[in-house]
Amino acid sequence: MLTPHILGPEFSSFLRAVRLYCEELGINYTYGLEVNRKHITLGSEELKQYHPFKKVPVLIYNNTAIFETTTICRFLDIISAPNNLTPKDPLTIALVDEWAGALSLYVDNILIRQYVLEFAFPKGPNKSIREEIIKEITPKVIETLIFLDKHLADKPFFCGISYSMADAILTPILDYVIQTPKATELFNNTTNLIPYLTRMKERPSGKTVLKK
Ligand SMILES: N[C@@H](CCC(=O)N[C@@H](CS)C(=O)NCC(=O)O)C(=O)O
Repeated sequence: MLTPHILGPEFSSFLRAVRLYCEELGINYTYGLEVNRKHITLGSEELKQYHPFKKVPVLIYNNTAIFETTTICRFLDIISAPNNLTPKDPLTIALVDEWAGALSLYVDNILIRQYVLEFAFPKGPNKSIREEIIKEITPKVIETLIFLDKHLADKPFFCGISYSMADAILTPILDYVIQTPKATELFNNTTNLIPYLTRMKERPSGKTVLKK
């Protein structure tokens, strides 16, 4: 197999999702913002030649750019067949794909775009955190975490008994939320999410990609 390159910065939650997936599949890969010894700046016009909407990650495989995390993960599954993470029966594939899509669209939007990024890249005066924005979005964050917690219940993985791309997408998101200053308050009404995140971080993939 050729060595895929994951284009994107180390801190990107979606880049981490693709890295986790590669680790779980046992695929050797490289990652970073360099392609063919050229640095690609985030948000630049140059990125457009790899991703039409200037997002990361992009998987470069055999000189071809593949974009969107869920598509990248499925592609990695296809080139790893038969030892891959795609479930065997169609309904379980649909279950994983619908959740992978929903987590990367709706859950990412609330937890990362609207909440975590306000701490990571504050947009208030003198780059201060806009407390009113945090206050406004907090109930939605708590509601989302409770929802995820209920969905997880006593399942070992987000979609049941096996690791799937839903876990690869969700883990870096939760790992960022739990590092925010008011995490205790956020996770207060959950029982399954923190043990789940701990388990995911204890896996060899989690230890490599998420550290600590
Ligand atoms: N739908 C995309 C979302 C990717 C995404 O939002 N990536 C973020 C980094 S985690 C990004 O590119 N942000 C830069 C920007 O929006 O300009 C996917 O699933 O890969």
